[in-house]
Amino acid sequence: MKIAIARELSPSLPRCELTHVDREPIDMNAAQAQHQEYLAALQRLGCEVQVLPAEPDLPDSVFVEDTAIVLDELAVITRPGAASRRPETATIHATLAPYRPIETIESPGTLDGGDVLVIGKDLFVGLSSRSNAAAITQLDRLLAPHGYSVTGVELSDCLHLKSAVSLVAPALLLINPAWVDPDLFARWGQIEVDPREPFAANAVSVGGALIYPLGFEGTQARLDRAGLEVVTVDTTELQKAEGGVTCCSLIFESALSGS
Ligand code: CIR
Repeated sequence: MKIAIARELSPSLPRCELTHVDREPIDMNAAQAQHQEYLAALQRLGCEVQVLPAEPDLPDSVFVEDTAIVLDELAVITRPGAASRRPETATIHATLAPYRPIETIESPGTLDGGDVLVIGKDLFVGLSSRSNAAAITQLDRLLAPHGYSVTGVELSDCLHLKSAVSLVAPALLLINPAWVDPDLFARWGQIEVDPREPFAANAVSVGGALIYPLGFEGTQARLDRAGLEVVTVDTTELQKAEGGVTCCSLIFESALSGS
């Protein structure tokens, strides 16, 4: 079965980290409703959704993707690049332990899960303001025995690698070529975002469909033309916290049910 780990929004979300966007007031009621809509979409697409309780003192804790990389063989607990986010990992470690052997990224490594794009046995890691070369070295050491290759990727103008490129089908990427070099991914098919929609490259592929943010009509038309099934969710309030759709869940297969 497919498990999706998520976490309730923190009431302190308005104090979230921001890097590339200006702070705007977040309507917490609307943000809650949007998050519920996202969780419902995960459920409709076949996930057993396990929602952790809110962490009142950890503003960005809804963005669980940044705290772990879950592969078939093991899970790696990250060491988030923003110091304010490091305490988020303790509960994720405990939550994932029944499902996978656990490894951890250690200082001086810093890594946000949003920087890790997994395509089969190839991992690409954004060298962002959050993730560094020391973490890539550690990931390589942990994952090479399981047959993975780990490659660092330069980025421009965005928070995480998966703001610039995400997997929309087993060998097909959605990419903003202004933020990451598409030649690095020449082995896979690519759909480019509509150039008027630079923030449109982040999609969650689950259950044969895509969870995709409402409002990127130009790019969505390209996804439709490629024959992809798209389920849109309104994430405008979460976008004010610089969150995309991948960042609110950790999705993986397991024979164990969480319930
Ligand atoms: C942060 O800056 O860490 C949060 N405000 C947003 C994190 C979004 N994470 C993601 O896209 N993987």
